[in-house]
Formats: sequence, C-alpha cells, structure tokens
Amino acid sequence: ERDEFHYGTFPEGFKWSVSTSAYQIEGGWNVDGKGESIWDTFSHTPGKRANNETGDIACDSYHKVKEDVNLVKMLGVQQYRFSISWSRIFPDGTTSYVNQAGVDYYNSLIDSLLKIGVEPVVTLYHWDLPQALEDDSFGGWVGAEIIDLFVEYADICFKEFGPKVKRWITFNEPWVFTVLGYGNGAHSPNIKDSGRLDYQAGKNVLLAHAKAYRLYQTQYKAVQNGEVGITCNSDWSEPRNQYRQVDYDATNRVMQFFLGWFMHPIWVNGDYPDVMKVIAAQGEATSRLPELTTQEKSLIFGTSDFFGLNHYTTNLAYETFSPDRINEVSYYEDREANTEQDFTWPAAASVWLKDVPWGIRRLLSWIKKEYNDPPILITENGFSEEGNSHELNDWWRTKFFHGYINEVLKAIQLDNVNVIGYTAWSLMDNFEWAEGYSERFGLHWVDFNDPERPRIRKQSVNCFVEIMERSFPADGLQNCQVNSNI
Ligand code: GBH
Repeated sequence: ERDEFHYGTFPEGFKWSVSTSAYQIEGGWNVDGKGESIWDTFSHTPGKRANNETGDIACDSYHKVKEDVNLVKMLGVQQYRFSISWSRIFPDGTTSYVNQAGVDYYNSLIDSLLKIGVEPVVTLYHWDLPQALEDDSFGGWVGAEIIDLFVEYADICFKEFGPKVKRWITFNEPWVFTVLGYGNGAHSPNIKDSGRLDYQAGKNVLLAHAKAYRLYQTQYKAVQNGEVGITCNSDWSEPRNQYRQVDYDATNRVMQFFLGWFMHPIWVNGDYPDVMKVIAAQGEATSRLPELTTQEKSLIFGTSDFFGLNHYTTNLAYETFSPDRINEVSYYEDREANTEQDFTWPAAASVWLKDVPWGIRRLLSWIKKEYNDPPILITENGFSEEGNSHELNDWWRTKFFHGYINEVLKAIQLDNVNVIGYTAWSLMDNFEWAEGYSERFGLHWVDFNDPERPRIRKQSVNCFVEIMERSFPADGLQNCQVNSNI
C-alpha cells in the first residue's frame, strides 16, 4: 500500500495555498519608517551567511504588491500565506509608535487578495524580531517582557487587519527560532546556549502564543469570527534499525523533542512531553526545561483552532548517549538520539532535504493519534534546487509535489486524517536565511541580478495547478508527467 498510487478527489472545501514570509521576500528593509529586525542585523554582519547575502532587497515585494498578487491569481489557489514584519508596524517593537506606512502596505496586499477572491492567511511572527527587543534591556525571546510585547503587537494586527483576515498563525516554527536562534546560533540572534536558553525561549513563545489566542477569543472572535493557530515544523522519523527497540525509543524522543515540545502543551494537557521533562531535570537542582505552573498549563492548553504543520522530509533515528553529558549540556544531548538519511533518497539542494513522500502520510497519522485528531492545515511543503540554477523545467519539484500530495490524499481517504488544506513553499524563490540565495524553493524563478526582480513561472506550476483542479484522476495528470532525460 505504501508505494501504490492512489486515485481520488480532495474533499469539498479543501484549501490550496502558497506561502512566503516577510524577511524572505519584502526587501525595503529601511524604507518608509520600518525599524530594523534581528535578521537585518544578522545579514549585515559579515561571515554569517552564504556569500554574505542579505534580504535588503530580496524579491522587492514591498514594492510589488500588484505583481505578487497577480502570480497568486494565476495559480488559482484559495489562500495566500504571508507574514507581517513586526518592525514595519512597530519600528522599535513597542506600542510607542505605529508606522502607518507599514499598516498601509499590508492593507493594500490584503485588499488586493480579497479583490481576486483569495483568503489571506497571516503569520504574525516568521523570525524577524525587532532588533530593539533583542537589545540588552529586553533580551529577545528569553527576556521577561517579550510575552506582553508580542501580545500588544498581535492586538494591533487583529484590530487593523482582523476585519479582513480570518486565519491567523501566531508563530512560524518555534523549534527553529529557539534551537537555531538561542541554542546553536545558526540563526539570528546567534546565541549559543543549547539546552538552556532555547528551552527558556520556548516557554515564552508558548505563553505569548496562548495569551494572543486568548486575547482574540475575548476581544475579537465575536465580531471578526476568525481562527487562530500556530505552525510547527516537523520532519518524520523512522527507526534506523527496525530490529532494535532502542532505535524505536530514539525515534519517539526525536518526535517528542521536535513536535511534542510545542504541540503537546497546546493539544494534550498544557505540559511538555514527559520524556523531555524527565531528561532535562536529571542531575539539576531546577530543570533546565522551565516548569509550567498549573495556571500556565491551563492558559496554554487548547489554544489552537487548527494544527499548522510545516513538513519537508524524513530522517532515520538511532540512540546516542554520552556518559559525560552532564558537562556538555545541549538540546541534542538531551534528545539522546541522532538522525541521518538514507543516501538513496533523492536529494534537494538543501542538505537536509530528501524526497520521501511516504513520510508525510505516516506523520499525518501520527499527529492524528498523538493529538486527538486535530484539523491539520499543511502550511509549508516544498523542494529546492541550487541558487545558480536557471532551469525552468524543474521536474524534481513536479515529482516532489506529485508524490507528497498523493500521500496527503491517502492520509485523508485511507487513514481518515482530517487535513483541511495544503500550502506549497514557496510562491517564488527568495532569501533562504543562513543559506542566502544559494537555494531556490520557488514555484517561480526570480532573477536576483535584475533590479526589476522579474518572476518567471517554473514548469512544476503546471502540475501543481492540475492537481488543484483535478486531484488524482485514474487516467493520470497531463502536466505531472516527467521527462527528465536521466
Ligand atoms: C521552513 O523551515 C521555513 O519556515 C521557511 O522560512 C524556509 O524558507 C523553508 O523552510 C525552507 O527551508 O540542519 O539542523 O540546521 C523548514 C524547517 C528547519 C528546515 C531547520 C531546515 C535545518 C536543520 N527547517 N532545518 S539543521
């Protein structure tokens, strides 16, 4: 059953979508009153990213509302997921000053989408924290004030855009900006205190999310009638050796430390997975994973109207345990597991990304079971090629979408998983964080050497559009047939 193709039709009302994020596409980093974010700082610091590239201009989407909305229109999707740049709205991160030009930009984007019948799906935080909030007196996501500051920012977004936005995502991938931002330092703000500050940041993120959710419920829901949720990223894990119980246990830890860290509190019982709590407390006077009080647990539990999922790839997990881990504290040591990938799996340009379609089906089933059958909105899924590629015949992406989306259909029809929508990453090639422009995830190719930043349709769009229109008919899809010449 795993490898058999499944014919059928997506349910009525299933939402098709494409996605971007503010820092990755907007550019206009210092225009019209925008404040600096931690990604402006990071990308202006030499030696941090591939080729020292920046998002200063990126796709110049700040000046291209018409072009972007037209791309969305040509795809025929029902939704467009983008994020708001906090420091475009509050230049110093606080309510002390609202930048009207920033508000105008997002209003014009939202209005243009509504005019073509596309629903905006808006992420409040896709990693570009106002730099002023990372500075000493605040301390970014590990500081005490960040929770209320985020809620004040969410409040103004609900107030300004809520009459027109019916689906909100508070955070994109807390795992990434805590573990990479405050744990191993691969992302801004480049702090390295793994197994401590990443956990502390994670707790603040959960509380900020929960408070923003509650604010919407009490102040806005009755009038605006939208939904609020959170998006987490999760790879799927399989035991590396299926004959070893310890590898199954390692697999479980990998999943719990990845997805469970944030989704267990929200969907199960307000608290972290037991395995995380036990390990992070071992040999410590107070657990490195800051405890949640009874009050905090009831604040957090039940605060998501849908289960936002970013999924790309699958890993093989195996047990690791270093006896000296007391001296070498880290998130990864706590996990007592490592992962690797099967080298026969087809590879993207991104080192971590292999094309493993069956993984998404297993992950969706696992989520259904683990989190009590939530409505799952797939908020990202996609594949990359090299930045220097000029290839518009991106048959690898065609294969990727064709395979993964068919597995999503299997999850819905054969496993009875409640998947309510699918979002491709990304509408167009863009600034890929620490990798700069060296990886392209777009449905549209962008010429980053041309000041006009023209966007050109790649061939995988034809397959994606046909799947959206026809699902998977028994006589096959015209535009998903791949002639790779290899
Ligand atoms: C998404 O993250 C992001 O939301 C989006 O902004 C980004 O453009 C897109 O993926 C494509 O990358 O080697 O241990 O450092 C996806 C999840 C998590 C995948 C971190 C890459 C690197 C793992 N990402 N991961 S590591």
